[in-house]
Order: sequence, then C-alpha cells, then structure tokens
Amino acid sequence: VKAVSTKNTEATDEQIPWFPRKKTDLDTFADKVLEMGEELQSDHPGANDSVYRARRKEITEIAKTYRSGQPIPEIAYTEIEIKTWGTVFENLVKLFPTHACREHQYIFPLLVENCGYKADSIPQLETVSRFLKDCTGFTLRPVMGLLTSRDFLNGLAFRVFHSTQYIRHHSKPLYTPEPDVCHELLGHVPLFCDPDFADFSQEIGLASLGASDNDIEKLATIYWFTVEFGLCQQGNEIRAYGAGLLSSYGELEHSLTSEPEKRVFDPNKAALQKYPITRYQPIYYVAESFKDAQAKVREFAKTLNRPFSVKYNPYTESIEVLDNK
Ligand code: HBI
Ligand code: FE
Repeated sequence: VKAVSTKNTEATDEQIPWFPRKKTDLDTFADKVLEMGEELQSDHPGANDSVYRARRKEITEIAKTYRSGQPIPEIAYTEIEIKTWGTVFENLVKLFPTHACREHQYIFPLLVENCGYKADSIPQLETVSRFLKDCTGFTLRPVMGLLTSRDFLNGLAFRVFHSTQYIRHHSKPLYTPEPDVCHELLGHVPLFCDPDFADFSQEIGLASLGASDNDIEKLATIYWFTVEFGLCQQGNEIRAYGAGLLSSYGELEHSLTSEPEKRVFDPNKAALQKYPITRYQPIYYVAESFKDAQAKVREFAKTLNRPFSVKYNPYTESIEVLDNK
C-alpha cells in the first residue's frame, strides 16, 4: 500500500487521501460542514428569521460536540416545529401506499409502533438510532449540516448515517433546500432498516474510503441516483426508494408519472450522468433489487483506481486494508 496521509489532504499521485480506520475516527468530521451549517444562505426560507437562526445554532451545537458512542441528546421540539413536521407527515403518508417501495411499506408501521412516528410529535434521533441498530446495525450520528461527499460517504462504510436534527423553516413546510429531520426520518431511515439496502449503502461507503477526488464524484453521483432519487422495479410496478423522493410530496408524485425518463440502473452510466439539484429530476434510474444494485456497485468499485481493497470488521468497528486489489 502506498503512503496513506495522516491529515485530510488532497489526493496526489503518491498519496492516498486520509480515511477513517475506526468508527471513532468519524468524530473528526463533527465540525467540518459546508454551506448552511451555522450560517444560512440568503435564499434559504429561514435566512432572515433571527429566532430560527438562533434555534438552528442551539441544535447544531449538539452535533458539534457529539462523540461516537454517546447517546444522542434529545431535543424538546417547539410547537411550531412539530406543526411543520405534522404537515410534512400528513401529506407524505397519503402517497406512501401507492408510491413507496415494499421495503418502506413494511417498515413504516414498525417505526410508528416502536419509534413514535406520528403527525403530532417529532421522533428523537436516539430512539430511531437504537431501533435502526436492531434492524441492520446502522446508527445515526447528529451532523451540523452538509458534509463533503467524501466525509458523508465514508460514514456509510461504518454503517453510520449522518443525520441533521433541526427542521426546515415553518414558512415553507413542503420545501427545503437542504436535508432536515423530515428528510432523514421519513426518507432515509425506513430504508436503512432493510438489510439489503443497508448492505448496498455500505458498499458505496467502502468504495469511497481513500478514493481519488474524481472517484468520490462518481460515487456521490451513484448515491444521488440511488439512495436519494432511486426507483425500483417491483413486479409490474415501479416504486420509489430514494429518500429525496420519499420525503418530497411533489417529487414523489412526479417521479412515477410518465414525464421523467426512467432507465435501468447501471452504475457505470449513472456515475457520469449530469443532474439538476434545484428542480425535479428529469431522469431516474430503476433498480431491479437492492441485492442486484449492490452487486453492480461492487463490480463498479473494482474499476475505480485504488491500489487496495477494504473490508469492514464489525467486531472491532474498524477497516482492514487489503494490499491486493
Ligand atoms: N451531508 N449531512 C449531509 N447529508 C447528506 O445527505 C449529504 C451530505 N453531504 C453530501 C451528500 N449528502 C450527497 O449529496 C453526496 O455528495 C454523497
Ligand atoms: Fe438525503
């Protein structure tokens, strides 16, 4: 194995970018956030609301000081926040029976029963994380905002999903320009409860460890077309499994109409596909199954240029680096 940098540095020909070797290494990502972490961009619905900004700061402070293994502190959500959640919740549950994939439909009632998913209360990340751990070994870890693609994908290698804990601004309950607790809990969490989907997601994460910047870009694009905006074939029907769809009333409906183009999932093609981020997707990829998607991503990962392979050891919660590719 070539020299592995000990700091977070850019990839060079001689150097493999630093990557976390054990789960606790993810603590180093805690205060590394991109835009809209503590400071909201001017076009954000909450940008000029000082009460909202102060609230965000209060909540992101938890993520900043969180360390691996600790219970995630509870948030006493306000009436306004709960009302926003309720609006999103009520709208989405109307579409789930006809639009969500069978894995989502199977787990959703269990989240209602075990984690208190309902319109008039926002589930706590700690409660959800414990349930998720029982299902697939995935856990949640609070995050201040958007991480780099590299850091975010690296977390998946350890079956860790970085989750925001704050909620979108109440002025636009069905819109958010960034992940929030509605997107994480209603979109992502149900799928991470599925063993095949969990394996698929970890596969992308493992491929991202020590990958070149160019390969990170490809893996992030595959993540976009699967974990965020994926559709899947279920019998004669196409259904949604991507969290960006399952947490957006408008796009969930749009995705299953005949308007957007639907293509069979092929990571080699999806990795290079351009996509818009501020409007509904014009193209969706349809997976045959999560097992099939995982096998395809594993084959794809072998074509990336990384001079070693990795294996996750769940007993030590650490990565084993294998010299041969
Ligand atoms: N960071 N906190 C957080 N949540 C995400 O969903 C997220 C991210 N960073 C990058 C990202 N998603 C994706 O767009 C891909 O780049 C992996
Ligand atoms: Fe997401």
